[in-house]
Amino acid sequence: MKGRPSAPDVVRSSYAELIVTDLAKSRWFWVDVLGLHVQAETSDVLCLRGTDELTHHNLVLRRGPVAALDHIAYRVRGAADVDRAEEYFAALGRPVRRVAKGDGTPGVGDALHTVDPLGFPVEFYYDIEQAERLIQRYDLHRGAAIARLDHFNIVVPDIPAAYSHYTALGFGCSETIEDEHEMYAAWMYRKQTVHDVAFTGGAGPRLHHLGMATHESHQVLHIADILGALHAESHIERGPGRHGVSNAFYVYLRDPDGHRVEIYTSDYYTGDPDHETYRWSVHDDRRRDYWGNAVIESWYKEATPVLDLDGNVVPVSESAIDESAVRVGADGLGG
Ligand code: 4SX
Ligand code: FE2
Ligand code: CA
Repeated sequence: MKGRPSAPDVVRSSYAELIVTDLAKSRWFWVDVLGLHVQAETSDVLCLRGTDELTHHNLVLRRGPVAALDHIAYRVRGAADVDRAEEYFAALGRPVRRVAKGDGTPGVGDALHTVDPLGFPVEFYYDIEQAERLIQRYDLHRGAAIARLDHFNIVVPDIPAAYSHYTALGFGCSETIEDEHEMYAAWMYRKQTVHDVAFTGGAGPRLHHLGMATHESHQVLHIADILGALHAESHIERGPGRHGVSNAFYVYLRDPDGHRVEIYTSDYYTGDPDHETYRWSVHDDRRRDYWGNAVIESWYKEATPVLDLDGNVVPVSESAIDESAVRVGADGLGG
């Protein structure tokens, strides 16, 4: 008897490709202000990376008619894992498309594209062009001094379904937000950090944000100061602050199309084999901001639509649970 195909060995969340409506405005935000390094550029596409990224890009911006997520991408351990990804998602009854080097995203070799069971466009690849080491090019570090992509945060109506899908793909769970009845959010990892992907409950599938790592908490304050000085403060949505979940220092920004990016630093190591899930009560007002600062409503409600393999916007399903309606302490009336 032939069993279920084994899951591909995922190394990490590695890049996202966003559709943007005005590439010049996007370039201002991501390159001039945030300071990402331009690795490749055409009139339609910008391939960008942080200073510690040794592969071609960790963010691709492509010009298109509607602001959307084209795909998130996971790097896998070896070339055979791209085949495994194809077999795995085909066996789940999901659409699969093999994309050859040169036909897909610049710099990326043989890749598998699918729409996963949660409705997200996801790429699995091993082969990618290597890039010049910028880790110690301090003369080039600017803006938010982004080092690398850290994580994807996705909006899903059914958190347990997302948890099951990623558990089957071999991800561990570092933290959750729960009460006696529901799971409101979960953080899951392959690399040895708090997460590669996290789930926010809401109408989905939609992309909530990209988490970009910087090395020092002062960089989080510095990018907020830069945006203030440029009178671009409307691009700051939430924070700076300290997360309860993950312990990271953070600020959330919105790009010119409304795509959300988090500048994120100083979470912790999760690589031990017996690493246990840390469970937050949804009634603990420190969970999303350790100092109890209120989470702005737009952060819970607004997100980026996602595209299918043919470039059409995927319709969303509403969620039965709404964490923003749970009100304690600074989030609302109680506590
Ligand atoms: O808002 S939370 O403290 O739950 C949080 C949100 C923790 C880590 C993250 O990366 C995040 O986006
Ligand atoms: Fe995040
Ligand atoms: Ca604001």
